[in-house]
Amino acid sequence: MKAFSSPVPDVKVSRLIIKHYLKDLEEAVTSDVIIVGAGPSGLVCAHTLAGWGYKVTVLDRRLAPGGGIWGGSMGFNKVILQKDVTDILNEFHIPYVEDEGALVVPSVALASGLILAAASHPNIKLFNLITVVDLHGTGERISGVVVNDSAIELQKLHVDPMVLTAKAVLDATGHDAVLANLYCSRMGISVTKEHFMNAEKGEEDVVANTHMLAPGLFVAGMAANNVRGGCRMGPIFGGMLLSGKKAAELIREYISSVAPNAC
Ligand code: 48F
Repeated sequence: MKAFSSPVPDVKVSRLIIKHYLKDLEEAVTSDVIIVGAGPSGLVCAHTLAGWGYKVTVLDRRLAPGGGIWGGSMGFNKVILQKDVTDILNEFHIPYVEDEGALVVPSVALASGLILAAASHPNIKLFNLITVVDLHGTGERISGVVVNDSAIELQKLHVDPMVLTAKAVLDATGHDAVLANLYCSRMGISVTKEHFMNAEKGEEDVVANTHMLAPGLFVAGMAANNVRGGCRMGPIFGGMLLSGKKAAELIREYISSVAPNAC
């Protein structure tokens, strides 16, 4: 007896993948918000904005989204969060145990919980293996990003990129602060890179440094500490989650007051 009563032929597999992927990509040509980097700050920001009804595109250059969460500390796959972010962990159905006044979370559960919430939200299109190589817009307002296939970028092939537009763009690219650095170098703005590691201070810095760098361009997570200065952090993630929440609030405020019809 056969295991499958409705087998799927190979040609149908190919056709369905192409059809659905291209539909998503076409819809992502114009979004409310583009989030570059699917680490903790980017994923929390995306999920929060999507919950408020915004159409969000998340782009990550790697095969596996999740940024720097997966490996915990030195490969010990646990991360620490402050009790202040208990509500956010509950929002994403992420398990934790409380010990010595802090929350201990399996890093794989945190990464996969944030990814699943974003990847399955109807208002979010999440693309991995896409590298953002530039900003779209003018010095006065940023209105999108320039993207290419990550494999093409890695091979340094001479293939032109493509533009995706949005009312607002978030740089959540972590330590590299890719978009913020591009913007600042073009505009002649000096940046202050991250300082020595001091997680207790860095956790405060990353929330305080989450900001709008230019009309339409926002910076969150470790990218914020690599533009405005702030301490490096280790395997403690409450600041990243709160930074994502703060970025979502700043973007909502910007879109509703400055750019409701922009794009
Ligand atoms: O680094 P990452 O996790 O960013 P984050 O939200 O969180 C930082 C922490 O993980 C950790 C820490 C905790 O204390 O300090 O570092 O600030 O995730 C950044 C994501 O951006 C992607 C990258 O693959 C990663 O998943 N990314 C980086 N550059 C690009 C990009 C790019 N040019 N285009 C697309 N994605």
